[in-house]
Amino acid sequence: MTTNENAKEWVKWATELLRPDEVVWIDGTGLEKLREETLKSGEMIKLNQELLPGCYLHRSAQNDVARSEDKTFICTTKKADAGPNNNWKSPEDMKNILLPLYDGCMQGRTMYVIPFCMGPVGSPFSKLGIEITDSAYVVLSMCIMTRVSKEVIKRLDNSDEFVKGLHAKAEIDENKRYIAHFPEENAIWSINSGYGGNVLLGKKCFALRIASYQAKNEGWLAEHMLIIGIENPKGEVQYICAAFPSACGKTNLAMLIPPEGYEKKGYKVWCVGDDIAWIHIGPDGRLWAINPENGFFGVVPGTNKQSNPNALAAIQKDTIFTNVAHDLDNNTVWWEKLDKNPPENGINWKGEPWNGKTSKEKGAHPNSRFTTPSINCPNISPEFGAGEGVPISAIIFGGRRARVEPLVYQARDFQHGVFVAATLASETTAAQTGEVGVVRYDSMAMKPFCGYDMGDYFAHWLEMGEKLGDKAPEIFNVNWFRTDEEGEFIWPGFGENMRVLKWILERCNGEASAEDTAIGYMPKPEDIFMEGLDLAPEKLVELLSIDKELWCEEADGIREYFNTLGDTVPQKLWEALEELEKRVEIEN
Ligand code: OXD
Ligand code: MN
Repeated sequence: MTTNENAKEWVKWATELLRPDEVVWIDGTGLEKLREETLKSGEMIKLNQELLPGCYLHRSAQNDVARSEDKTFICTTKKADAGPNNNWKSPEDMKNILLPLYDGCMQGRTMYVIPFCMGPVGSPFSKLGIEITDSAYVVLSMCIMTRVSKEVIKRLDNSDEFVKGLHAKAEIDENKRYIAHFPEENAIWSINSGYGGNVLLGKKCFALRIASYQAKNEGWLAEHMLIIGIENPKGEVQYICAAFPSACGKTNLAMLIPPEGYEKKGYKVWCVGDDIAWIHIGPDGRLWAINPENGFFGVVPGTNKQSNPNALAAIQKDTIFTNVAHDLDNNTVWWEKLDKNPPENGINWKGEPWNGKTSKEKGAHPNSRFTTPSINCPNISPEFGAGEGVPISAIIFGGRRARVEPLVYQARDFQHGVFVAATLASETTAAQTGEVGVVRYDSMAMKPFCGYDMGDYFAHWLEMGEKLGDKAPEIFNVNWFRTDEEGEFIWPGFGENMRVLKWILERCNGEASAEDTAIGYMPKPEDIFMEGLDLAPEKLVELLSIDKELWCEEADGIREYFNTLGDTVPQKLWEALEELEKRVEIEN
């Protein structure tokens, strides 16, 4: 319980609205009792504690397995403030819909009150929140994903500002599901879902949608970015932020292990964060980033010894698995592409008997997840908890593009980098519903997460660039997903991405050469260190080529996309588009 009068007042208001049987404050202690309760209620299954100590399995409702973008709203007084990139309702209209749904919905249930901190406790960049929920799974997940402790409650006692997150599972009724954000009053209301991204309110809802709005007003950036440190053989570490749309391998890159040759030379990659970065201008005028989260909420299928050995190691203890397959013989978990040995005596993510050797159905849902503490990760950075954050040398943007984008290029300057970021796009994969290979623009990988108008967000980035001046980080674009005539990926990806990161850092340090092309500065094939990699030289030439026809089409696509964003797209970005159009016409 806190002594903060505003917090007490708000919890009282919520208690009267929701009418739970009991109210329990969470301070990060006594969680064992809560876990026991989830076993009794069937909310979680305790896994084999010898093989997977501290690990549990949870299954969400079958209609509730991913973020519900069509049910996610930004509720600002003026519609224009939410922008065409968001679903909008006025705060009043939304509350008129939601209040009757919340009314008495916790009768017969326990209401948990979780004070939490996003960012290292005591960091000047951290922010506090309180989540109210009727889900013990949410409580246990929030205690992994955010900082929850007595110390946090003490900070709350003396704090004027906190984000109010109200979550109720209600009936998990898809038709009455809402994830509503009220940026003008630092509030999030979520109802009728029990799935991660919709209900772990510290993550996308607070740390991106609400925080991006705060960041615009306060002069910083809340971004959908991983943060890594790359240590060279001299022991110097340089940090990079990277933004990729969902399902482009952010967690894999964050936990990258350099190829053998690099490791032998003494290169190391340190993970500061895999999903979200809060970035401020530091006392030295550069950008400094913290990871506001305290855990990883990663996609499980595809995680294996080759793709991400660090993630695999991290999830061997103290992890909650959601919607993976249950191996009944060993009381362990399994998912697609873990290994070639699926359980015969299993239960699939839907809770049905499942034989992995004979069934054509998937055992794990494609969006099944692990929730695991950051400190479990073998390459977690010693700077993970640093209150001042880490200084950023480069920002990378990347998507899945089969043909158009080369392996890597560098923006000419920060302003051009904002254009590169604003025009980030990715092609749909089989993991999404709908047609495969459709290009979706996802500016800064923030389209689903920006809590205000996209054009205003671009303008905020440009303003940040002006403030940074010559201290601005270099901006790059990468594409690990280029395919050949047969549709096969050309670049091996995973650990080999280190070769591209090395060129990027060399560019930042003025140590590598590049060619000025129509789209930006590109390495020549000999600029990428290829020793120890079995890739034919002509393949690298192909990866570093740009096709004039495709880039003309790309420019048309960007024009169409900018038009959908309305008249707030800054003039400077339209000019950058015209420049691109001219250069691809003339130079290629
Ligand atoms: C995520 C996402 O869950 O981006 O991180 O969808
Ligand atoms: Mn994400």
